[in-house]
Amino acid sequence: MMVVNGSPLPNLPWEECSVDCRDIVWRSKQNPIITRDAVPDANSIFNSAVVPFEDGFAGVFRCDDTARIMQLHAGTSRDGIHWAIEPQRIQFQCADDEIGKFVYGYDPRVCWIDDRYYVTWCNGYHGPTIGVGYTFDFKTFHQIENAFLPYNRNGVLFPRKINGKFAMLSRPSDTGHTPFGDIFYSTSPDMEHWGHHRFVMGPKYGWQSTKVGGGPMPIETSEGWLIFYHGVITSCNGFEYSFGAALLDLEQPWQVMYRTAPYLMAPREMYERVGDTPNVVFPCAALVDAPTNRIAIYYGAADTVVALAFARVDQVIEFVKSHSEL
Ligand code: BMA
Repeated sequence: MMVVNGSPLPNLPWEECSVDCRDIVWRSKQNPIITRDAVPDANSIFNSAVVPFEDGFAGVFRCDDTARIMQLHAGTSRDGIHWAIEPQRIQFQCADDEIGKFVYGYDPRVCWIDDRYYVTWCNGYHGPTIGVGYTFDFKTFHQIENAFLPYNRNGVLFPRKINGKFAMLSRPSDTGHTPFGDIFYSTSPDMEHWGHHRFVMGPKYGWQSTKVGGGPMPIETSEGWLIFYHGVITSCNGFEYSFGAALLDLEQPWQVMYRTAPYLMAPREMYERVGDTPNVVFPCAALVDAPTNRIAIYYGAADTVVALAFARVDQVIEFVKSHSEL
């Protein structure tokens, strides 16, 4: 029997799939759950990360302002659906002014490891790279060294050390709207020095033919690390972002055991089709209730709003295995 290695989270947001629903991942009827109205002067709030915190939830949100500067804001919620987001961006405390100087920050991920919440994001430092910071309380945030040289995006930490080292997925990129993208795996003894880089996976045909990148933090199961990842196809109107899932080996996560040939979710609803960047679903976080297999996936839609979807770990794993092409 498949087992999720995680904590109970009975209060995660949840809606059952409707009786006639055939989807493995289904959308919340309350979508979009977060719009620009949550922050004064926001142009858009999307691609954001949430985690369990105290009696409820906390998160780091991508809020682009009306000057279209990409910023990170902290927020809290009782139910995971209604959010109080700070009107001011996070001011990271950093021992090194060169690294702490704010240029832009976007597409955050948040991951509890050992004793604190780590935040990774796409950080402007002579081009995009992976910024790393941490918080204990979602009030004070500390920033440490960037994980990699520019150019890199989509830094996704694993929720525990693997073989004694911190572990991260990332996607080396360029300075623009990168027309390529492979997922790599790197490890670090101290969250500062990253190395032992290994190739995980690259684009394939169809919905994932242009590039792929990590999404929410990996979910540990007895079948392997379950990851959701985004895939991009280039149409005559530009990039379209969908997402699928893969199972990675528990001890050697760069070994891909299964990977979805079809997507799990592609832009379909109006809020995914229409926005500042049309046709984008971009998952950055997943809450899991281990005993019941329930997953709530937070994803950015059309680079404009945050939306919520649901799935069950066992059903996703069964789908990945039966629809896999490596
Ligand atoms: C990527 C990032 C994401 C965005 C996506 C689609 O390169 O900028 O934040 O959602 O493009 O525009």
